[in-house]
Amino acid sequence: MDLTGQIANFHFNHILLNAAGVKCQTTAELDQVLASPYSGSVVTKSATPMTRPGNPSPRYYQLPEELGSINSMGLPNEGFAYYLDYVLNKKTDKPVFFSVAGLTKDDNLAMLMELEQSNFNGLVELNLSCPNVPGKPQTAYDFEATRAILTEVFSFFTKPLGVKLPPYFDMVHFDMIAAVLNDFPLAFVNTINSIGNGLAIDPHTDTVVIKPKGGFGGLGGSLVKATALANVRALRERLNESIKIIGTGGVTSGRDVYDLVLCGADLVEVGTQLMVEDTPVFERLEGELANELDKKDYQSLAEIRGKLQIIS
Ligand code: YRO
Repeated sequence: MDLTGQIANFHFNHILLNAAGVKCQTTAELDQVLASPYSGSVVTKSATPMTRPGNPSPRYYQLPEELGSINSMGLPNEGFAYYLDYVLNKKTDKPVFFSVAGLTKDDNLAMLMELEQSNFNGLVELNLSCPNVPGKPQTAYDFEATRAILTEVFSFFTKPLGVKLPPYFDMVHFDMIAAVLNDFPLAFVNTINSIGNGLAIDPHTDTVVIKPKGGFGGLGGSLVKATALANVRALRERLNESIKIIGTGGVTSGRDVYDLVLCGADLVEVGTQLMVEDTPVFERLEGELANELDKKDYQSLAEIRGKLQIIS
């Protein structure tokens, strides 16, 4: 059974890895994901130039009935230099992803310039859910701002780069973001980040469940699966073939991984369910994925990738 994946010139022996933000803030967590025999890679917590404590707790909450999660972490991370040191000195054959999320365009450009000039030889993921200009939406919801930063980035950046995208909910928005992304030599897009600014209430106390932002936070887990599938599918139908897709969102079973691959995912990330089960989740999901393929007499993910059937 071939459950491997490929992005640019990077080969992944397993299709699964952590979603950025989960199990990837400290070297111990990164080591644990990399040491898992069933992870294909690891992505680092999105870095800012300096270390950040993030928002006050509670800032992550597991929703009841396995619906998913809500978070407003506020980008806690150990700072760019910490992750650069980690990826330059790690002892692994797995290709790794370095995520950056500057809170300004200049911070992003500065971090990407350092990565360009370093000996880093993995993939870089630019998190476009960072704020852009106060009073404007996050960068990825501002198509001209997205074009502007990618234009500046690709004026100097030559290593394999992808972008992490928030979910889109309008067919014209799929057309608009794809038209921007297709103008750049991106190695991949990763879709979706959490569904922004949901709200959950504890019925016993009539209180929100997380402290930052009056309880508003990004949604992940089962409740975002249909949105994740739609975003992978819509982007696969619109993006240049050379732009690979990492499918993220709503994975709790091997069938969920299978569905993301049917929609066109090359690799699949696990966020909320990795929080729930920790790194043993990779072995369970890969086993279930293999069973799902075997049931239908497939021997490889390549046979189903992008092969979603529609009703004529
Ligand atoms: O709160 C976070 O650190 C966070 N949570 C998410 O679900 N997705 C993200 O991309 C981030 C970091 C970026 C930002 C939302 C704080 C701008």
